[in-house]
Amino acid sequence: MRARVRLPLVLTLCAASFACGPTVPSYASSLFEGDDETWTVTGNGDVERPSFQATGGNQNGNICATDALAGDIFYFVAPAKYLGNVSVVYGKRLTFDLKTSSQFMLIKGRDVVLNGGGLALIQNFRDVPGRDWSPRSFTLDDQSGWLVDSATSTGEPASEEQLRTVLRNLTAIRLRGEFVDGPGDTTCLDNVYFGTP
Ligand SMILES: [Ca+2]
Ligand SMILES: [Ca+2]
Repeated sequence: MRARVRLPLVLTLCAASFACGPTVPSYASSLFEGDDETWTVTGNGDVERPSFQATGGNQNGNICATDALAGDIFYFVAPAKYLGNVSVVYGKRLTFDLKTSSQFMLIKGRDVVLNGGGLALIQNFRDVPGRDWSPRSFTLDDQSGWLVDSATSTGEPASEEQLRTVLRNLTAIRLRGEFVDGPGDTTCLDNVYFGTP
């Protein structure tokens, strides 16, 4: 009898989360289907953890943060499983979905930041994320618009060797969460895939 009870429960969970469907291959991923998966927030005053939301994601769970103070620009920061020697992701993609609460008083910033090997590589979005889920995709190679960020030069294209240097000892992945001047704007993140074809 127990098996007959359990089977419909499993089917229900699969239907709710799509966890039993085909999975996207990647080096690391975060779908936020149960918690915040130890992502953190930086540049937002005392708020150092995102808010896990069980619904409203680009399927189910997602993480959000609301700008707590004027001044700094806040970022979502990937957990340790994305870091270290991730050379295998060269030539593959970083993809994720963002949505943000407002399209007014927009501010520019570094939208994706990879740190490693003494370098910071950045990407700038062509468009601010919308109020609906907006997919983002960046190929991790020297043909895809990565720029070397530094105190003395901003915007030099990153070479293959610079990409590979960062990916050999990746110490941080930061995704910009703040696009609106002044406090109170909210941005949410879902479906992060790192090293996906
Ligand atoms: Ca999700
Ligand atoms: Ca803001």
